[in-house]
Amino acid sequence: GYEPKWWKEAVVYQIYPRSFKDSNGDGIGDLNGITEKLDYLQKLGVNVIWLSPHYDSPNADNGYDIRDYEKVMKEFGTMADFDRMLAGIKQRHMRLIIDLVVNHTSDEHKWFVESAKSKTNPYRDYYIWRDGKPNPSAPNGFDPPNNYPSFFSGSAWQYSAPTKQFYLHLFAVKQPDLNWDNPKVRESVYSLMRFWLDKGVDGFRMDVIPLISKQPGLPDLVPGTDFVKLWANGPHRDEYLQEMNKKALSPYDTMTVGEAIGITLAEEPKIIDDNRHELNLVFNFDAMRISRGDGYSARKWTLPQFKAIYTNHANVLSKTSWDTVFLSNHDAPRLVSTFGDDSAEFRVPSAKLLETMILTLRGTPFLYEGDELGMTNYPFTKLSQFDDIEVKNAYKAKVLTGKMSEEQFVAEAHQFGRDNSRTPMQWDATSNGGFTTGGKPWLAVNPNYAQINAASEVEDKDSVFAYTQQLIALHHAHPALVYGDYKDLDPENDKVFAYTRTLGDERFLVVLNFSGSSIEFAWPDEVKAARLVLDNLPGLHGTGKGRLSLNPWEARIYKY
Ligand code: ISL
Ligand code: CA
Repeated sequence: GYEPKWWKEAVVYQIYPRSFKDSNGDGIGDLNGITEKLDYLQKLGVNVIWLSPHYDSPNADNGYDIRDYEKVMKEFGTMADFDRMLAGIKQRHMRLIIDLVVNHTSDEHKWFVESAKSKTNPYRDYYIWRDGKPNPSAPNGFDPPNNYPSFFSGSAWQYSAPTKQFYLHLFAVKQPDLNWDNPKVRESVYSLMRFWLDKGVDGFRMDVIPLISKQPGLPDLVPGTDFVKLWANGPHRDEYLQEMNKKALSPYDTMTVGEAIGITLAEEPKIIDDNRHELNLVFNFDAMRISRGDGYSARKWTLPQFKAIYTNHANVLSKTSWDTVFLSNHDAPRLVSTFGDDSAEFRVPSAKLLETMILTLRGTPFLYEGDELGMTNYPFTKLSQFDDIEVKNAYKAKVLTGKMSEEQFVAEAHQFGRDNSRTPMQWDATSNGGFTTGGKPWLAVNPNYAQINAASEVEDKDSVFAYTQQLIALHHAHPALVYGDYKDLDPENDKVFAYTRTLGDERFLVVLNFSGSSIEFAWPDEVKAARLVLDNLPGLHGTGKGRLSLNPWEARIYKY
């Protein structure tokens, strides 16, 4: 069996603080806002909170560009507010993991400010500096040192006048990459980790952590290489993670989850196998990204392909590694708009179906704020409605260069842009969805807040919230839903996802109709005596002889 661990049994809820709850009317969510809503989270039943970055930052990328790791972002409050929030979390027997963004810092971090000053500055080697290639017709007389692209469009190199060299930034210009090959950088990171662990945080979600070890010599990318894979597999990645585990994490009882961009499923055990002493968990994006092609383009996918991902996970991850289950976060569009059907007719049942899946598959489930209400994508119609640096830079690179029409770009960003999930939480039917008492939230609230909001859902026993609450309680109550084996009963079925979770003589059967039409599903023989535990469309079901009649987007959980 599996070694029991609290982080295997947890139900995690991600908070994007900027969008969660504004307590002082400046239009920006804050830590006191989170503290106000801890009772709400406790009522929902989640028991671990992942907090997106709360540190001092100039917000080029909403806090993923950190200026001071040991200070709270002033818009979010003070260290005293943080301590109060953490105490409130502990009081309610919940835990907190915070975002560790250490592949890069802000260019306003004191390390970088020093580093940029001169080639002999003691902090010079905290970052990655290289000479450019002389080119008299280039803007500064130099081309970038190599052909690396940035995730946020353009070159990954920025020229810096004082020393006439370039620095590497795999993300925005204001996010210079740290040089992890410098032992002083690593010690500085371990020290800031201890700072927060000593305060009592329970672990970290680690931003783009596989990118910390760079390719020796930084040679040009060969055209056609999958650069994310290459960057994620630097030669010292595991050595540095093992060192971090030993020096920073091992004295504490932590949960660590790495954002494993560029890591294939087959390679995951290198990072998460218990015997490797690196991280506990990683996010694998195969399922979440199945509907997406390059940039913001869509990709066709089928249910059998989607189901195969989970079967592969069950096969590859051994007894000594543990999975995560999620389909949404602050970088992805809304859950129900992407994997369900957010039309008036099917929004509620399909949102409930997706929550059913996330809370009954094998692995630690991660919910993103607002999923429990069935919040949807924002009806974007023009560029000026977006705030995200990724969208703005992609617009410059694609539309301003004539590669794509503005209309098509906005349509694609509407479907996949990160701001879809960053619109403020919809707390009630008052103006701005009750997110702020001030006039203007930093990003517009989805106009559907009058219909979709927490206040009405908490009161309504048929709401997505109430259903999610029941599912979370079920997940906590039954070890089979945590540790049970997983089996897909009908991998080829292109409308129904049906699987069992089995531990000893406890067995659950989950049947999900991933379609907008009614269908019949043949009972597996042994299930005849099963008891219906939860149904997202109660009272509507027909159970014929050896067949289940499923309504559109119906989800059922049986126990036998
Ligand atoms: O979101 C993406 C595409 O829409 C990804 O490319 C994303 O940038 C990538 O998964 C890394 O994400 C993380 O690091 C970024 C930050 O902007 C994201 O919010 C964060 O989750 C840089 O710190
Ligand atoms: Ca505020």
